[in-house]
Amino acid sequence: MKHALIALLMLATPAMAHDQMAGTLHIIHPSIPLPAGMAKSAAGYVTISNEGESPEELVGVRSPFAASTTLHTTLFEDGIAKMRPLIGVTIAPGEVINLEPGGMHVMFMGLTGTVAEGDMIPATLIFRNAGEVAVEFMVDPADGVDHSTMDHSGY
Ligand SMILES: [Cu+2]
Repeated sequence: MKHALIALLMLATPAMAHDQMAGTLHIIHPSIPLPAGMAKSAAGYVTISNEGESPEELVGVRSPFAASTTLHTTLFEDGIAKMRPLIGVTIAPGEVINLEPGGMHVMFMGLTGTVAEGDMIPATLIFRNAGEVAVEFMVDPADGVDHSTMDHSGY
């Protein structure tokens, strides 16, 4: 009975956000806009709040969803968005960082399979202090941006 109710609630709110705590880190809605069918890469987004007393740093991401998974930032040169790798993302105590469209993002390159809206993609966020945290990236509706066509040259 309880399960039927949960299923019903999920149908009613298809774009439901999810979140989790990992120690003093609040990890909010890891998500991937649905990649185009032929896309070889995809971008992932997440919001992380450091509710602890010491600085933290996101230093990497791992996922079976892609051959390589890295942290990127977006730079604008002459109005053109260009992706560049990031070594890490520092999160000061009390700070919230947003990996979001047009900014920092998780870059999944060499997708290992196709996904559908609503799928939950397993991944590991790697923090300097908190270590490895298992998360799931929710496949959200497509955002109309084919991330694989953006300029990822230069490395
Ligand atoms: Cu990128």
